Amino acid sequence: MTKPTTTNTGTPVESDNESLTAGAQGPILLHDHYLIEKLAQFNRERVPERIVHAKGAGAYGELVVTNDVSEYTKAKLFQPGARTESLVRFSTVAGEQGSPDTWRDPRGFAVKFYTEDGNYDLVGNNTPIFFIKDPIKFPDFIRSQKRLPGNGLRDHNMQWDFWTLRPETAHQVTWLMGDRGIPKTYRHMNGYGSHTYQWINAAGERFWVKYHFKTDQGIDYLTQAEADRIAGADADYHRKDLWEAIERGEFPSWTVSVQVMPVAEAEDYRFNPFDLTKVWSHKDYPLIEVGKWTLNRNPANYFVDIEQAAFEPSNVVPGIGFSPDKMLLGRVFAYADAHRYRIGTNYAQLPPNQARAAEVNSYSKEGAMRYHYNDASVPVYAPNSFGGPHADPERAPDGGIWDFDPTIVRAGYVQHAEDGDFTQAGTLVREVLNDDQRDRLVDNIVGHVLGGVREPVLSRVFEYWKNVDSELGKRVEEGVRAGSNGNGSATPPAQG
Ligand code: HDE
Repeated sequence: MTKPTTTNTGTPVESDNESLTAGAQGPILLHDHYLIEKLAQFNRERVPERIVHAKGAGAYGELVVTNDVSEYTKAKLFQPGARTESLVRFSTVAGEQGSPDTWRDPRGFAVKFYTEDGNYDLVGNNTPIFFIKDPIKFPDFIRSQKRLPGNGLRDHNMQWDFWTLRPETAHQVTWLMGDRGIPKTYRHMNGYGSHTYQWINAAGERFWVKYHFKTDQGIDYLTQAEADRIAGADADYHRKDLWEAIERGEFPSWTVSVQVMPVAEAEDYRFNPFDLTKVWSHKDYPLIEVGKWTLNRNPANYFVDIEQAAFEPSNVVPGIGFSPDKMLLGRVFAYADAHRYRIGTNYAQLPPNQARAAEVNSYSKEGAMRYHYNDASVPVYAPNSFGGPHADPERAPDGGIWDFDPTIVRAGYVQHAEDGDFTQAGTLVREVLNDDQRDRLVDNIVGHVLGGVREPVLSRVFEYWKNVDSELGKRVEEGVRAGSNGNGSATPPAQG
């Protein structure tokens, strides 16, 4: 006996094929409430897409700690042998929900750990750095990468106008225009926490750390031409690859490591260690392995598990904390704010966002769609005389502390000995990339610039790349001049 179709409240319905009318050719009747329910529900099936990172793919997995890093952190999920359930969402940044997975873009690498001290969210990207270093620039930056207000079209001239007017973008743009800008699949890319975070050990000693998720599948990329072809054939290429690999039992994994900097070394390090546009040299601070992170379960429902997943850098647990990285601190506000708007005030009660291994003793109550609630015997205020939960500094995260000069200013980061907008981009080009990778970098830049960049932006583009590396800049200018009809605009590549 098949199950009867019912209304949303369980009443079996008469038909899914014919609306109720007065006579076969008469008017539809208002009391056909099932018809109305279907049409009204359909209109309300979407939550607003993420304003950035709208297109993505996700899966569940597990972190297993295989090394002992307890000298640096007391965080329970990072103790030797600890196993913690995890959720990830990979994503592109600028494209809308239906955009091709293979557009050139950084990739989101958002990881949620369901720890016994509450959820810990490490919301990173597939690059260890970012375009900007102050959150006040973020809305401007993102708008320059999306669509013009007049014709609603994406515009390479606008992208390069912003990038060349904010030279701190050079390091990330070099990564973006290189092979890392289009990973072969989500399984063949690294993940990074990007920011400098804080670890605190059981003795209360503090360390600055950077997270690295090194893919065990090996780094691999798509060329611009391959990506353009795939974008036209299958917009969901990366989402499908991840889903099918897990269905086949081919569970992708990453080796999780950290770089650790004693707090006392930060002030004199050759780069400002809190500047998100900079990396810490692995020679200075080598990777220390923590464990293995494996994805082994597909979501049961993409909308519930992935579209409504809410990752927030503010979710930290004891033994982990923030740092003076202004971008991190801006994000600590912005994500929960985005979730309250996009998903709803009680988003933390939804399945992918619920604390799994920790008991929630929050005084939050009511609000739209709330359905978990405290027992009636629990007071709704603190302090109280009736056994309600109370704050316990001993068990709370203590990672919001660091020494600083409290004078109120609006200022850039303190410049360290080797800080500079183009320094690390130049090192990447000259010392990290090989000849083939450099050739592809030049081709990708030239192709993107030929996609509509014109004066006065064009001259700044040549200067931008000459500041990164004189030889590279020369090759870019020659390539653009050769490929353009004089003012830089010629047939653009198909990519977004
Ligand atoms: Fe995001 N970012 N971001 N971002 N970001 C969002 O949160 C924001 C930044 C990243 O798969 C939004 O739910 C600000 C850096 C990922 O659900 C929003 C700033 C890094 C995801 C937001 C940044 C990221 C987001 C959009 C500058 C890498 C997708 C909707 C201070 C370290 C997470 C939402 C997922 C999503 C704000 C910059 C990564 C608007 C204000 C740097 C992976 O809240």
